Amino acid sequence: MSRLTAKAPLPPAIAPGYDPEDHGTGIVHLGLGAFHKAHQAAYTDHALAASGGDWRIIGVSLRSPDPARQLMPQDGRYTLIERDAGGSRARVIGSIARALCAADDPGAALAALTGPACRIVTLTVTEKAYGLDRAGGGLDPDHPAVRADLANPERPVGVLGLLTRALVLRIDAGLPPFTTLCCDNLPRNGALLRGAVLDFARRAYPAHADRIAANAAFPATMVDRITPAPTDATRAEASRLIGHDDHAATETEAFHQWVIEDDFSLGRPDWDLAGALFVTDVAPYETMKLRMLNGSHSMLAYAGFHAGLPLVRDVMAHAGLAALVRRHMAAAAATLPALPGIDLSAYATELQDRFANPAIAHETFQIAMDGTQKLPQRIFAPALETLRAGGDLRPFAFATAAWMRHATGAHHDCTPYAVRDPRADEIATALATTTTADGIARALSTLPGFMPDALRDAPHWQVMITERLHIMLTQGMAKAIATEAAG
Ligand code: CS2
Repeated sequence: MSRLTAKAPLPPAIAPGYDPEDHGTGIVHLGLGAFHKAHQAAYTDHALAASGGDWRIIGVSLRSPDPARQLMPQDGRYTLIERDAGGSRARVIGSIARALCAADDPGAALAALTGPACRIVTLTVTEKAYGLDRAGGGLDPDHPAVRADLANPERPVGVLGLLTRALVLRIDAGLPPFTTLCCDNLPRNGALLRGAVLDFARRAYPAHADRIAANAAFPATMVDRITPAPTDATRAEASRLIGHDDHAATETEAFHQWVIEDDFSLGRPDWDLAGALFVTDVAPYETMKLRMLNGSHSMLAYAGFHAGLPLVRDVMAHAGLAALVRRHMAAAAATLPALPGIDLSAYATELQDRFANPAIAHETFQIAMDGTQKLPQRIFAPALETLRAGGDLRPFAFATAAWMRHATGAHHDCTPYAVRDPRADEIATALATTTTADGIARALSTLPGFMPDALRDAPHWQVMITERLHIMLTQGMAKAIATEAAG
């Protein structure tokens, strides 16, 4: 079978609905993973077909050479497979013009960011890659990439270093700043990234910082599409559906959502024609999604993984844990303000259907990754509000205990697994001298900057976590789920 390229013949229903080579680039994307290919690149593909424009994407992966190696021999083309109970639909996406790896070629990444064509920079680099000081609002000077880039700002390797260096070089070249759109699952993501870039600029480029502050836009956004890591089965199915070999195929669910603050200084693609919603305030949407979708995702990932349920859809077929997912969503919804036009209980039902999608194999172990980066906005923020309102903290305590159970790094039968988290070493040190629920709960609750003080110091919160963790450790997760669901 021949490989997918720009010249490969494709049935019209599968081929891009425009001639990609007729369009120049306008976007640089940092974090060229499956989520970007299923989300922003797919929206841009639709927008190009609907209304054109020079908005193709230069995709940059920060460290892994694989995305560029897969995409470049295919002229940037790849198959996006959408799966639901009704079957699989494939289309070939043409919006990525070029792919490169910043670690292999830092000059090329900076050249893309400082080119006059670049009007928007989108990012999906995961929460841990930025080096944010979430509490203080600036950067974390101890983050490895931030530390390296502050020491050597002219040769940046990290996100803040690259963005700031590019904005500075653009000012010096008389070019306007691009709009930076952070598409990671962080609360107030635009403001967080703006604060960190300005902090970096004040430290490394004091003469430029005020001009960046005055002219660069950092709109907030909420992104949503459940996208498991692609496998050999994804690539095999793509080849079958399009009739060509495709090393860059990606699979995703049919559902997709994008809510964007409409603040673009140099224009934007017509993403609304692809279904994006432009609003003045993204925060209520972002909070809803982080607490209801991502919060219950994290809870079910830890509980499911330790109950022997490898996939999210297995969790939804487990009566006890599915009941806890519903309970968690209701508890998260109770912390949200009313959002005109959104029925939170219908949203919860839709989320449960998406989680149960029989055609998507989304691993609980994948979602379990990076808990220290995810729990603050997904679990602790709604827990703190629930504490203040005198509400029921049990759902959040169960989720927190399940993460702590996971942080021990060993199954009930003592088989080890990797705790994939940027703070894994700190976690291992904190747990080195304790094996009891009480000791583990104390050690992990006091990781610096992790759990809000007011929550950690609430005595009944600690008791609730410790009781649940004790059952998980001594009787197993299945028993803990059954006890919780009965309770
Ligand atoms: C998940 C998200 O891995 C995770 O932490 O909760 O990636 C989730 O699938 C997406 O946010 C859905 O839009």
